[in-house]
Amino acid sequence: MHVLQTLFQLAFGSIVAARGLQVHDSSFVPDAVLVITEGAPKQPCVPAKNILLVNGTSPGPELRFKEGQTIWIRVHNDVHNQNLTIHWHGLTQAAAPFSDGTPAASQWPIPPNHYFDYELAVPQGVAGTYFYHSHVGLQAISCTGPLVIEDYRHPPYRYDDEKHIFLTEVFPNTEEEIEEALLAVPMAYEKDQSMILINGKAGGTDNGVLCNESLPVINVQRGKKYRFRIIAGTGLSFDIFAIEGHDGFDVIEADGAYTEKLHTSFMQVAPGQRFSVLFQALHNPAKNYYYLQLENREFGDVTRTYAIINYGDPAPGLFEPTPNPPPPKSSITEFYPPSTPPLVLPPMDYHFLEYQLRPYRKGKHLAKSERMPTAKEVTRRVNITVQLTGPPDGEFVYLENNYTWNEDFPKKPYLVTLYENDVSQFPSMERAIANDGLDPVTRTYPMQIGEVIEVVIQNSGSTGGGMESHPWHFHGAHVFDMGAGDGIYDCNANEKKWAAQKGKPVKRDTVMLYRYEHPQVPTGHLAGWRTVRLRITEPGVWMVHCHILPHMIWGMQTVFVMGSYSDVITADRPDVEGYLNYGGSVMGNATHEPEVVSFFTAWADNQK
Ligand SMILES: *[C@@H]1O[C@H](CO)[C@@H](O)[C@H](O)[C@H]1NC(C)=O
Ligand SMILES: *[C@@H]1O[C@H](CO)[C@@H](O)[C@H](O)[C@H]1NC(C)=O
Ligand SMILES: *[C@@H]1O[C@H](CO)[C@@H](O)[C@H](O)[C@H]1NC(C)=O
Ligand SMILES: *[C@@H]1O[C@H](CO)[C@@H](O)[C@H](O)[C@H]1NC(C)=O
Ligand SMILES: *[C@@H]1O[C@H](CO)[C@@H](O)[C@H](O)[C@H]1NC(C)=O
Ligand SMILES: *[C@@H]1O[C@H](CO)[C@@H](O)[C@H](O)[C@H]1NC(C)=O
Ligand SMILES: [Cu+2]
Repeated sequence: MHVLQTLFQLAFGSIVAARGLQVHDSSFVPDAVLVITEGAPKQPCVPAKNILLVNGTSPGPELRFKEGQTIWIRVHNDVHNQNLTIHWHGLTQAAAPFSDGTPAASQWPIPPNHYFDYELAVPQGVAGTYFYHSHVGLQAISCTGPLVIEDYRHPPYRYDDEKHIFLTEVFPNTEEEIEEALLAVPMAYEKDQSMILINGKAGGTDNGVLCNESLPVINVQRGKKYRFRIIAGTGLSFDIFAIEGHDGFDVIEADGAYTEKLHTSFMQVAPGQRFSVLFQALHNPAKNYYYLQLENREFGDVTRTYAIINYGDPAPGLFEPTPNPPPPKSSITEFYPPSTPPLVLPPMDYHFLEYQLRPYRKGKHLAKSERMPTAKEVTRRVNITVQLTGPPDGEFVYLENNYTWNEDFPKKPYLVTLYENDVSQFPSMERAIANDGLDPVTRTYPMQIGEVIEVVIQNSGSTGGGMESHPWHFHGAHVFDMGAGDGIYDCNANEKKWAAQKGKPVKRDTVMLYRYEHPQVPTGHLAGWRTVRLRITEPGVWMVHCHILPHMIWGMQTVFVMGSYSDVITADRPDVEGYLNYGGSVMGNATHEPEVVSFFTAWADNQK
């Protein structure tokens, strides 16, 4: 496809030129609009304080599109003193790398009182469950919402209706206060989430202390089958949940790809992961409602959250359709946390769904793109060893192969420099090969189209002797999840393990690097790995990072640059004015006419 694309471009000029120039001023009508503001709404279980909102709520509204389309979304930054970007978590964005929403990697952040038009490339085959969130600092705590890509025809599984289980967290402090404390020397943030919200609401207990607030409600009807779209829009907690009186769930989707059906009695989700599960509502429920009980694991105190699976009269909820006509307020039932937890949830499961999922197959055969590259096909292995330095008393910095990365490191976003024909910012393959895959100058991992790369992420003991678990999120094309284990990765042993399992590697975008049973290990000691394989097919600048927001702040982020310089710059380009300029966005806001900064003139000049 890449070769064809290049030929096409040689023959017809750039794709942008071919599809015609579009002026993104006030006359342009995007497919959807999101307006980000700051406000201090009442949130469950914490004092009201400034948070970012999407269209006035957190989480924001659902976005829903059909696969096989190109969609434009206009994002207004109406926050007066903060930059932001929006990332479309899980979408590969192969056709529009400039719209991936990563500050310093794919774009300048959107400055206050500006908007940016994002192009979402949603090819067929990506139907599934996603979410959107800001990628700046800790903004994703509240600046987030669900994104559903519907099947072009029918989903491969039958169900009557679908429901969201969208998880976010609330903290006692503002995002700025948390960030400042995380970066203080010595590190000064020892708190965890006060509550984990389900569809924006929650009540329950935090470290045993009751927060008696009205619970979120998921309305169901007896006998019906539901697709629950579980979205961990969280930034810290590993969450486990189950529903009393019901037989568990059948997993049918992981991170935007259908899987063969797999039964589980409980769900465990890490920040950034999504699953769809089928849920069978009872034919003859013994009560009007049942509790969904959710608890965090591993880090911090136990936060226990409840939601209601409601068989009674439908109650309102953030993602629940409003009954027509709406019932009188007095007749709406409010639900509160139970006096004792109805369930005993299991401890953190370091083997949850591991080596068990299988990619969904239409007929007998898997498409080639869905087939895991074999060990023989791998052309290069990249080891990434992660280590937290700083504890006990220093500045906390996460290193990947001895280098850290955060959004302040590049002076200009990599993709902007490439579109500006600034070759000096392009990572060197030679430097990378000499340094276990990492180019130390740009702090990126360059990869060439056609390579088949095995990436081994290896956990290691911090300078304080501690170790943590990390959900690694891959932007760009999804990766084949080759599994994980304690100790040090052994390729042959892992191949044998797969051969003896029912499961087959599935494509994921968020996979766990666990600490297993080692909260403490000697400094630098390797304990715990995760391996993924990638066929390098999509040119672009793709971030790879832990989805625990404090770990990102401490530098657990890096960038994979895929393709040669010419591959990257001939990949689809922005047709958004001002992309290359400060802010990368059209000057203007909801109340002021845009002042058009022509990107095309600048770009065309660069081609001469
Ligand atoms: C968000 O708010 C804007 C402005 O009010 C509105 O035009 C847009 O449709 C809303 N977006 C969604 C997804 O509801
Ligand atoms: C729009 O931008 C103008 C000029 O930068 C600013 O004065 C105004 O407050 C902004 N309006 C909103 C709603 O953000
Ligand atoms: C916004 O981003 C620009 C460009 O990266 C930076 O110079 C500026 O300081 C940022 N502003 C804020 C308020 O963070
Ligand atoms: C929680 O609040 C509800 C509504 O005010 C009340 O009915 C219930 O008794 C309270 N529960 C506890 C344990 O205080
Ligand atoms: C990666 O790590 C493994 C296990 O520690 C080691 O055997 C291998 O040589 C390393 N590979 C590279 C390319 O550094
Ligand atoms: C990181 O630095 C340490 C100490 O300088 C060295 O021993 C180690 O080999 C380096 N690790 C990598 C992956 O380069
Ligand atoms: Cu992490």
